[in-house]
Amino acid sequence: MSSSQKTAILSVYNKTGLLDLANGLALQGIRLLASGGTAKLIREAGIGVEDVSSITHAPEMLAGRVKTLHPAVHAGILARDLESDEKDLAEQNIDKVDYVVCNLYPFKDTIAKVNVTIAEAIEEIDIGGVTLLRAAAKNHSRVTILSDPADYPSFLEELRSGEVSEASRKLYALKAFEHTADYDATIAEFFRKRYAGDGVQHLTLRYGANPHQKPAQAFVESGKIPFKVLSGSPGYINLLDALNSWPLVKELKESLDLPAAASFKHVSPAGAAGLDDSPLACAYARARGADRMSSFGDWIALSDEVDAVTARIIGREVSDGVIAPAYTPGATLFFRLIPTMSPQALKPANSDYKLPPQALIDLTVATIALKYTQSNSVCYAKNGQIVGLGAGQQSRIHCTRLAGDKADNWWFRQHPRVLDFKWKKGTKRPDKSNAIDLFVSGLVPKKVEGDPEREQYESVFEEVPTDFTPEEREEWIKQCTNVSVSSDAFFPFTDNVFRAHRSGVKYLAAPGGSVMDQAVHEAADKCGMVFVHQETRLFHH
Ligand code: 93A
Repeated sequence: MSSSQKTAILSVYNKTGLLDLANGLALQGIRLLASGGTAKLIREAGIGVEDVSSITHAPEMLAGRVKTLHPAVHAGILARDLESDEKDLAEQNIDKVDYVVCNLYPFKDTIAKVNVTIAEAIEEIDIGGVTLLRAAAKNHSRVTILSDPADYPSFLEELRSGEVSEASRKLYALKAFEHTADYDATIAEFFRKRYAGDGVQHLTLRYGANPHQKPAQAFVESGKIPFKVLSGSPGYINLLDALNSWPLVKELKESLDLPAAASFKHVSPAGAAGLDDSPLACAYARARGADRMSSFGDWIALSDEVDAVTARIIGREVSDGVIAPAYTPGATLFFRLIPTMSPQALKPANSDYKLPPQALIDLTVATIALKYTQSNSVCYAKNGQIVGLGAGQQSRIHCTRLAGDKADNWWFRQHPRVLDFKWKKGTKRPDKSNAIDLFVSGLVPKKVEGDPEREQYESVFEEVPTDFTPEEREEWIKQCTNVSVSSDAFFPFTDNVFRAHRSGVKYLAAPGGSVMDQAVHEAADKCGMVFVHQETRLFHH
């Protein structure tokens, strides 16, 4: 071989495009070396190729487990254009390798087969190929690594026009690193499932975000998953709700030293509460009662051991699952998780102004809730509980309005006329909630003979209530005072302040940073509100 001749090593499981590539390399005068099956195919096509053993002087052995693993191969690939490296190569009579073409044994396809054995999977763990890929990718400043047959044509085009550019070598190297990373992740996943045991480091989920998304799993790369499933089988959204709601109640309890509860839907709280002088059951009832419509089918988080009373309250509602530190024997729930995670605590409100204790509690509840709510988020709180939470809105004012409307809805549900509704016997709780929601939102269907929506609305009442008059509404909303609001980021315009004011807000907490900060503070002043600067932006996704 002439010293200026370049060398390529080819070792591919997927032989797509191999012959065109080998031909193109040979036409450029490049020496071809290949492992067993790859060499055979190239040779049969009439293209000149040598076996890798011609440089290793060792046969392929252990039924193919050792093919290319040899210093003659890897020193040739890893050598830099340094005098010391050249000297090392010369002493061992090793030539540099300039191009490596490699793709790996089909581990993924093998383990996808039904009833695959561990022994079968193990035989498909590629060692030499991964080493070729990694060595060549590591030395990409000199060596070109091709790991994807789709790259062969553009590589050959570049080769024919002169040399493979540095930019291409970098991209090929990146692809090789991605290839081995994906390969290793698949192997680890396979053995995690087989060796770590379900529910320890790995958990099979009922399904992904939707029932057709199966199989689905959750895992940690080391240690144990931070909760224990006691019964039932959570889906992916249950899992996300558990992982968000648990730190919320834990933090709420740590911050306020009160029992805390949260009711989650779609990875945001619908309600949360930390209640003074009250058992856990009341905290859950309040959390659930913040937004009964949203809480239908909720995920529940409780800061303390679930007792029989709390379990009974939960049992009356439609819920998906519970996460709590413990359950008394009487608390028989259909689906329980015990968490063992420890989130960091947050100091939410920070102000020189001495806030009344209840306002401090409410701002803390609202701000901690935001920390675990999909952004943008704005939360209204009163009497230690969320009363309106707007989540996942792209615009701040839409969020402030949404949360404000929910807070109004919560307040109107406590109007004496609503509390006094005469329900038809046997009306279910969700049907009552739906009817109340229409009533307090001012969305009662018009009285039209034969209208099915109106008929359904009327069917739940013993006595159909007359709608609120505008005067009744005005009178009642005026009585809602001392509400607190927290925002996960700054208010960009004064409209947010004015909207909050309409729902009886007295205390506002938000981070600063807007060019409108001054105007927002002035607007709050004019409305007689206390504005608390909250130092940390709390975007969450
Ligand atoms: O079993 S291996 O890990 N041992 C090796 O030394 C080795 N070198 C390359 N498998 C090895 N390979 C792999 O063989 C390559 O990654 C490629 O997928 C395959 C090509 O084998 P053949 O050329 O015999 O078809």
